[in-house]
Amino acid sequence: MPDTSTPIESELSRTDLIEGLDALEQRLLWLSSWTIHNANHVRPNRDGLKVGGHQASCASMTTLMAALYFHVLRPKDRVAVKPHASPVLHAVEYLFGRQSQEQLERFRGYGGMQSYPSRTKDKIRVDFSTGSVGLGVAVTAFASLVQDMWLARGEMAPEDSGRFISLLGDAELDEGNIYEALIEAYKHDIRNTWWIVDYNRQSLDATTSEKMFDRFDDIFETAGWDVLTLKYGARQRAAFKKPGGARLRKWIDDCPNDLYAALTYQGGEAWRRRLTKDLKRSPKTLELIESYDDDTLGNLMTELGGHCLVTLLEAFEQAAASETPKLIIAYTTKGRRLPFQGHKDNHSGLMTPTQIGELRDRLGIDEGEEWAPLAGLSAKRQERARQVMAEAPWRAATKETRSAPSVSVPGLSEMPDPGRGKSSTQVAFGKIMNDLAREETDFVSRIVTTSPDVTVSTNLGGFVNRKGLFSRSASEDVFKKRKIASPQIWAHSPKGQHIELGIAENNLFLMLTALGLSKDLFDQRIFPVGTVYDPFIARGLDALNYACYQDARFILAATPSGVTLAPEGGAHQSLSSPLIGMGQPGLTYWEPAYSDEVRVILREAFDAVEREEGGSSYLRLSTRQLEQVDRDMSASLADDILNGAYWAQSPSEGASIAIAYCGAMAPEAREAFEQLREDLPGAGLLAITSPDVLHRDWMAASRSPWTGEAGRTSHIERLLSTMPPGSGLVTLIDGAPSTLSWLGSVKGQRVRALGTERFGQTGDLPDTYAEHRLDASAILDAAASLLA
Ligand SMILES: Cc1ncc(C[n+]2csc(CCOP(=O)(O)OP(=O)(O)O)c2C)c(N)n1
Ligand SMILES: [Mg+2]
Repeated sequence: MPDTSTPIESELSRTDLIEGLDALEQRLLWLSSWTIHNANHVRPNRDGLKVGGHQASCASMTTLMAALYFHVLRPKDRVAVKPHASPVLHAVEYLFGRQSQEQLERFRGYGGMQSYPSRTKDKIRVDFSTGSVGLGVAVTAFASLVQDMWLARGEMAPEDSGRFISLLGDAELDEGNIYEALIEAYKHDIRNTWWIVDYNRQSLDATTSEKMFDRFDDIFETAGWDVLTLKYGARQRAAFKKPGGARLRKWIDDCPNDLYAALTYQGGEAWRRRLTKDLKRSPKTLELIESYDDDTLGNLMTELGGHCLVTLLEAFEQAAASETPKLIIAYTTKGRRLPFQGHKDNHSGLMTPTQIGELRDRLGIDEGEEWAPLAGLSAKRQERARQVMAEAPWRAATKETRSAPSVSVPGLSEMPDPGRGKSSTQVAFGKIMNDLAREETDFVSRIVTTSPDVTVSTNLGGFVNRKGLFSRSASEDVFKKRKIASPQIWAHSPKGQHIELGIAENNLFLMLTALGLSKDLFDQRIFPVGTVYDPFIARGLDALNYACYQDARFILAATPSGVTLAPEGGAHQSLSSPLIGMGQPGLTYWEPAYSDEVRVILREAFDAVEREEGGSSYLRLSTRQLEQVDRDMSASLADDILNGAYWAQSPSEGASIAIAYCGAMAPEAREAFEQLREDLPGAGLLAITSPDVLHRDWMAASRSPWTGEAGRTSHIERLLSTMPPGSGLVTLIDGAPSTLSWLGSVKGQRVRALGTERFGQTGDLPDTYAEHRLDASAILDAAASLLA
């Protein structure tokens, strides 16, 4: 069991601890405000564009983050910080001495600290990138599941495990992916996850509706979470105990969000007027209100739970006492103590130079001392702040460089051979995975597969039969136990290597993100393999982008694809996925035609997961059975496959035409080619295994004169240079024709690009290919038009 039970220790008295945290909180408020101000108002602006930053979003989280980072968090904990609080996170690291002033000064500038926490670009430790709201929340649940895998395998000592914490904005809770993750988290019995909501009741556009906030408790509790609501700060709770206090509390409870926010903005006097009017029949409450001056009243009304260190520390202690996942709703004020606090338009609000000057004076900071870490604190508060930092476990949370030795990925000769019988790329993929599962190597033990309810139909079933599904508690396949015939064994165990997901593609990509970050998070490489139907990549596209943005490493096998799935339905035909594959940085798109190509590419994809400069791979596969080419896999053919293309039939010198095909269109290309060759014996047939690799290589070569790689020639230039400019190329793919139409620009050949531009009509292959002009006769027509 992970070590969550240790109480949060402190050598300091509670009062001193709180005094120190309060001082540090004040520093976070200032430094985050000043970092943003500096970028917008002090640093020279060369292009006239708004730099931006979110002072109000930072101010609502500083108390929360002070309590967490300066007291509660341990280095093994992993945190996703809401995007707009990035300046607070950097300020924390600055105070710990791990972030430089120079980086703060370059906030949102080239090479400076990023707008939103970024694993790959920021110089400080960032556990999870954030930016696209909702994703950073959900990924923490999946990461806790990955930690549970390592714990269950006995590869991680409980004392090395941590908690997975997301600090999120309240409006993030509108993102549907959070609930998809919640469902999945419940099914997988996840634990040690805290989602802490900065409930400032404001989104980007305006004040958020209070309607849902009674319901979140139900939703999360239904899913097995403990919900801690921190509505009132300690001072408010004390006031409620005074005569007339209960009525004040009721007034607050009944007050709609927008009115509360407006009064917060208007301040003490406005509070007094409104309360006096509404509570005129409650003399004791009026008396209580009268006992405060305007400033004290204004402060009291905004000292909500999320701004009260006493309340927060108690809540975190409670949260740490069990491993049950926690939703902590911390009521806050957006922009608290800033001139636009509570204003519905404050999301991107920036203090003016006058206003920041006033804040500086109010915090006792001398002009010119803006970057001094502990400026504005009395000597005693400085001392307390130092004491608190000295005992904060997080002070040891350095940006770790991982030490695990690299895992050796099998060479091509050791990769299982899917054979030469008639087969589809999907079947070849399944066979290789199945054969890998027979092996007991370190490499194979690190393969973890996952799929959103399409494990069986994407041919992962063989792997899962052998390696089992992961669950912290073992369970047998009831059908097997009862001797009911089934090719699938659906047995769970703590050693299982497959994580079965419900049908939610966002979850697939977030699971792949978490698995793909295992080496960074847990110092243990995983080779994640996810399968999905190709059209549904689009469903999880932002999560896929999110995975790539933070350099998570994985393999995605998407199948079936294109119109070639024919009778399986027009709705599922995928056209634009090749363009997604080409357009997504960090992901290499492959589309093999034959089993031996799948073998070469899958090996490369595993290798790319491990390689320092590697990345993730997307294999666009098909269910179409093709006769295999009778050939041995020479080293040069394997190289060409990995370089993106090879001549299946080389054109003769000066040839006037070639057909360039990709993936499952191989038979049509070959049929047309055989006919073409009768009249034009020099024609060529180009097999393309990765339009993406070809294109990237060509782009790199094109810019090489200016990037210090002068003389670089791309693979596709070499291949096409045997054909003269002006000769013809018919390109063919079961997908968007623009995937390959650019080939004409490489050497000045003329292109007729065949592909699919519509979708939706079911049919068998002959009808479907005829409909989309992908058949041999369409290819010959295109060739004829080029030759004419
Ligand atoms: C997926 C996505 N959609 C839209 C945005 C633009 N956006 C950034 S912050 C924000 C509102 C966030 O409000 P909340 O989560 O309550 O944060 P806070 O009030 O703390 O700033 C929006 C719509 C985004 N970053 N990501
Ligand atoms: Mg908000």
